[in-house]
Amino acid sequence: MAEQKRRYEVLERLRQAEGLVSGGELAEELGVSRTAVWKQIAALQEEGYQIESVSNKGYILRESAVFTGHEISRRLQTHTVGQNLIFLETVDSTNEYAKKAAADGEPDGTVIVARQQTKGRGRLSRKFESPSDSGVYLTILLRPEISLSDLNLVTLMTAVAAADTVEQLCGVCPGIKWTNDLYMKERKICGILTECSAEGETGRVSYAAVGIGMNLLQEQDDFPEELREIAGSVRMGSGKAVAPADYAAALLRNFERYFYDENFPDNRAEFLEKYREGLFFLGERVEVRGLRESYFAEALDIDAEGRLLVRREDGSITALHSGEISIRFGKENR
Ligand code: BT5
Repeated sequence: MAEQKRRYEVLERLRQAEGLVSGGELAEELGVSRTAVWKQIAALQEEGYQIESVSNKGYILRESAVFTGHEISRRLQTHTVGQNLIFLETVDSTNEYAKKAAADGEPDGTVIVARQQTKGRGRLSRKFESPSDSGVYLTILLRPEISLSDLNLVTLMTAVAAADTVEQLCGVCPGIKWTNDLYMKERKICGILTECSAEGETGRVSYAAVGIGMNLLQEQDDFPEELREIAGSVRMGSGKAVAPADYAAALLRNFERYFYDENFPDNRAEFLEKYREGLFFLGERVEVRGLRESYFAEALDIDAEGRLLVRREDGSITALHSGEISIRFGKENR
């Protein structure tokens, strides 16, 4: 920990200098040897920071869009979410890690971020492709005072926070596909997976793990064959290369605003309105594919519980819960 702290002190000193700083100067300021400084510089280079060493003169930081826990933390403007931040170079799934972290007693608002996931998961154990340095894969651990029935609203609220963040950083707002996907130019750029542990009798949630996977920097050819026609990224959708650290920090801020600053879920009117505005298929014919039956229906609206209201072909109206359906749109599987 002390080593890490010193490493980032070296980094911040170089950042402030906006030019060359000699090894001797750094050593003196931090009260360590030149060799110790050199070691920290090497460690920072290893993390991806472009630090040049100019012989007999010192070190200079070439600003680069590095993705580390430190870069998220220094951008973070939150009170709770992400104040306990665990950054992993590689992990099977940040949601899996979060569940273990919950069992180990990590606090409310803990965030687990990974540079890459080897077994990133979607719903129903589907795979979520999570290559390194292309996107943001993170899980927010919550210990909320809410019941199981409100958990669906957490997913919807998260979709709004994730979409707001894209809009703030690149000026284009993604569309939303109920319940948990964001789209740009008819390609999926983001998926959300909310998992929880709850008491069977009371329905009280003991913790929730809200996982968000956002594609930022991929080009079409970067996706594996099977996703090439259906997946996209913020870069493909807006032409902007958003740095993962910028996205992660802004997302956590937006999430906090909805979840902590505004009395969730009593503030549902605000985010449900935005959610509704983002939905790109209201009024359209969709295919509802449930566990027991599949049918066509017209998508009408979202109700106050976040359920999708559809009009079936016999005219009856059904309120769909999340998780029990998937939807296909016309010939395109958006
Ligand atoms: C989701 O499931 O989209 C939820 C994804 C949640 C991922 C986050 S990342 C951090 C946290 N840790 C995890 O392990 N998971 C969460 P679903 O709606 O079931 O969609 C899965 C489908 O999306 C797959 O079957 C593919 O068709 C498609 N897909 C897979 N990887 C994708 C990607 N990177 N971008 C766009 N689409 C993808």
